Amino acid sequence: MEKLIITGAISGAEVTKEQNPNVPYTIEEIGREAEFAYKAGASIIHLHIREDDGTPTQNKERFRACIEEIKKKCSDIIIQPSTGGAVGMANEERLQPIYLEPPPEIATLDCGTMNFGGDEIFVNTEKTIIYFAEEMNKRGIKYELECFDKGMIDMVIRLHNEGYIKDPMHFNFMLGVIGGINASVRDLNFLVNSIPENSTFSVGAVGRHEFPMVTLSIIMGGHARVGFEDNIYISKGVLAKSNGELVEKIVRISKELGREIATPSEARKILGIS
Ligand code: KMH
Ligand code: ZN
Repeated sequence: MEKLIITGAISGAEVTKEQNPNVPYTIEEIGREAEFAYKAGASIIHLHIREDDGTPTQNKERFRACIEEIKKKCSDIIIQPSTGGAVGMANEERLQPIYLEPPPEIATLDCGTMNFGGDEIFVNTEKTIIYFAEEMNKRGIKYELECFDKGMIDMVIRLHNEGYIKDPMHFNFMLGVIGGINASVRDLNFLVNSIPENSTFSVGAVGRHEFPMVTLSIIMGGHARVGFEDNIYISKGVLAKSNGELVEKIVRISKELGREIATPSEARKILGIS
């Protein structure tokens, strides 16, 4: 089996310091949490950024400052900005990090509209997905295809057939978000069996589902995403001290299962990022 790519989803847009005081908001805190995740074994940082007070933002200059801070500490890490941002943001705001120079190597591409965690709607119409994909194609940015439900995979396959979404495709299945697909063995199996054979996938899952579902992904030949964006606990009722602690746990599990961890340069090869 190929080596395991671990993504540290270190910050998110929704999780707060009230829930776990170690959630990073400031540029320095983002850099520190990225470094903890990197030293523990993450080769990708999935990056959302905040104002100092925790408000989610997609501000390009703030992204630039955060990326510089991360690169100072982890020079070879792959930084994957979010183009999902926070629910309610306008498309142009969400796209800001892809207009950076140099462009990011990879960014997320959310593949469908859904209810998001209760009363909110995360809007990604077909036209939006095509627009985001084309903007990324123009800049040579690889996308991580964020699928929160099976219908989003079907959307990807259709847009791939129409030439908007390019090979090689890399999916991330986000499980257990209220409004999306459940975090269950049956449903993960369904998703994995629904993607084209030559594609790669990673798995993230919210809250208590994170470690069981990511472990299943390791066994199934997929990759791993952990971090405060999805889960703030290291074990039942115990807050994680850092994203590094979450990454360390998945590294331990993976090694016990006989699967080695990819470095950033190995992750680039697996994902087809030159
Ligand atoms: N914050 C969520 C509404 C992404 O990063 O592309 C969307 C999200 C997906 O986190
Ligand atoms: Zn995200």
